Amino acid sequence: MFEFTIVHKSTEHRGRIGKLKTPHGELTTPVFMPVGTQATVKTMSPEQLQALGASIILSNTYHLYLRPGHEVVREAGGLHAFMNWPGAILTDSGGFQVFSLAKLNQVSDEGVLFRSHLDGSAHFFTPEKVMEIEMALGADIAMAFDVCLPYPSTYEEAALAQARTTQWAARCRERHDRADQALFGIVQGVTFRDLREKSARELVAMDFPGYAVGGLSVGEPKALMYEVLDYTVPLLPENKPRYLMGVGSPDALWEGVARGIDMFDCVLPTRIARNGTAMTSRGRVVVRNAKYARDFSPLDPECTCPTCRQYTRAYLRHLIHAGEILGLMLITYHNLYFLTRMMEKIRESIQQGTFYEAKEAFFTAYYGKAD
Ligand code: PRF
Ligand code: ZN
Repeated sequence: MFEFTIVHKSTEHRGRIGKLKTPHGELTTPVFMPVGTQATVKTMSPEQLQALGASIILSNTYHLYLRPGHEVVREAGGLHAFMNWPGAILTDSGGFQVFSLAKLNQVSDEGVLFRSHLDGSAHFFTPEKVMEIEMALGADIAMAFDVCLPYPSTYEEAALAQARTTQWAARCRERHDRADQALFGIVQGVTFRDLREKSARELVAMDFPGYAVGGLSVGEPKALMYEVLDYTVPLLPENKPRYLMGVGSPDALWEGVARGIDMFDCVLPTRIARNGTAMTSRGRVVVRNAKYARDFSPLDPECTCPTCRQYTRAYLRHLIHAGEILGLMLITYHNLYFLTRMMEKIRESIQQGTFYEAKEAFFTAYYGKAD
């Protein structure tokens, strides 16, 4: 039911093009996954997501457990049926949200006691409980329950979190028994090389069908994130998908791919869209700014999405200022279309052996400098 095949390997760097077969379609990697926290990618219908070329989306165990409850989703026939999304889905385990969103969380070897950010009610997540929830949600890919620390953390904190993440991964693997769902392990260890190596070694020994690198993009300098990827990714099996969690700025996507990452997710394109910011071929355009009031040109002249073909910056600016929902929808569509096309360009350039030229051209146009 799951099969990962490497179609092409770069001769320039660690990047590769792959095919990941899932029960809900085949994905071409490297892939960007739009975030659908509440069983919806904010402002987008599933039809629109399909039209812009999304093949897989991410949703969240933590949120769906709290509301509407995983039993409701199970009764609906699983997350695909509940939200009417025919493509692939990955559910994050809550290993990030219980630490970032929930209040007063208390961690022990057994699990995490936390209070809901919605109503303050108390809940206890164990690896076993999280597996029950993720199996009820029924995504194509489930993530193991991990401990994600902030940056910076001390070596002692990081070592404890890494050890727990390994023990919890083993408990997740033991409890997980859905053949139509792949369970991925998550490497932790903050920015300590020996802990990252230990984490990778222990998880690889458990033979997961895919691996994530977690605990990055949590406040550390970007150069440090790339350094961790430089020594961590080569420790993961060549023939399995590798997922960099919560990373999705355009520069980090190029840098991550070159270091051997196959999957990414991030709220960035959808979140900035809702405050009136677009990612364009010439960099960010803050369309809510006054200078666009009489700009009757498209959001991105080089883009062929419906927003850019049919609407002007002046109109989008007006919609955002008037608080109209259509403005959020149109910019979100464009941003997801933009990143999806960018991933296509990345794959094409790997195939053609022109990755570094393509990367430099992109960085120059987007950031106004080579890197
Ligand atoms: N663990 C999990 N989800 C995540 C992360 C993590 O470390 C991150 C870190 N960037 C984002 N989402 N389970
Ligand atoms: Zn567009």
